[in-house]
Amino acid sequence: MSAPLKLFYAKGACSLATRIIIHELNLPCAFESVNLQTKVTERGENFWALNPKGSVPALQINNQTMLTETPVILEFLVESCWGPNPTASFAQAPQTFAQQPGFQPQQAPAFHQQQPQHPGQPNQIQVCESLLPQAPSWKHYQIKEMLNFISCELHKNFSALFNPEIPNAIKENVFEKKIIAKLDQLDQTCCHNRYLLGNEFSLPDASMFVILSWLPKGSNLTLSRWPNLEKYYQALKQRPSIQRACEEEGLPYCNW
Ligand SMILES: N[C@@H](CCC(=O)N[C@@H](CS)C(=O)NCC(=O)O)C(=O)O
Repeated sequence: MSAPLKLFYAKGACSLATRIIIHELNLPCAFESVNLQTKVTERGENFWALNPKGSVPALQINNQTMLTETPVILEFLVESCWGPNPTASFAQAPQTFAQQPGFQPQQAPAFHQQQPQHPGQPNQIQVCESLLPQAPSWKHYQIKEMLNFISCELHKNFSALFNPEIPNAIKENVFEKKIIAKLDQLDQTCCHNRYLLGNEFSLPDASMFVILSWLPKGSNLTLSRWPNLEKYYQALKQRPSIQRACEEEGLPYCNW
């Protein structure tokens, strides 16, 4: 049976965060690259027809429906894994979610008994708890707050830097300044622990890894400008999910 999930991605793009979380959760998934200039996929399909937004990540579920927007995709992946059998819950999506507005992932007690595959490794429920604890919990909202911040305040300003239509002077005077202010703030307020929100890896760490990997060497945006973020990035590079995701995309993740 083919994998119930397929991630449309572009090398080194924000879709890398979704790939990292897929590996954190050990989910079976197919991957297909998209040429973001031509909007043609690796298999020669018209990406506009698959995803009218034309952007990655786009997660195809059960070969029938598409989910976009990184924070939502990441939340969907974790919440699907609270069930006793993630593959089965993907096979039912989106019907399951549509028909059960009050869907309560915690109503799946069998899952709580799952044991880790290797002694000493966290079991699936511990992995989910760390990536995105269930609501209502303060950590749940802090994680969503951070995902939104990364999407709206960091990612979109980086997108401007990659846009060839925007003159360099505007990039430097407007967008670089905004990015510097946001990263200054993060360097001061976060990252005093191992990860963004404490000592456990959670969803926004995957997105933040991608953002930091975009910082161009030898520019105003060099990573060494932010010592706490640099230390944090070095810790992220040690994670097997990140190493695997970068290797699969052929990325020099040890660049910094
Ligand atoms: N809000 C979306 C943004 C996605 C996005 O901007 N993706 C970029 C790659 S990092 C892209 O596909 N750009 C090409 C385009 O939008 O045409 C998300 O958070 O997933």
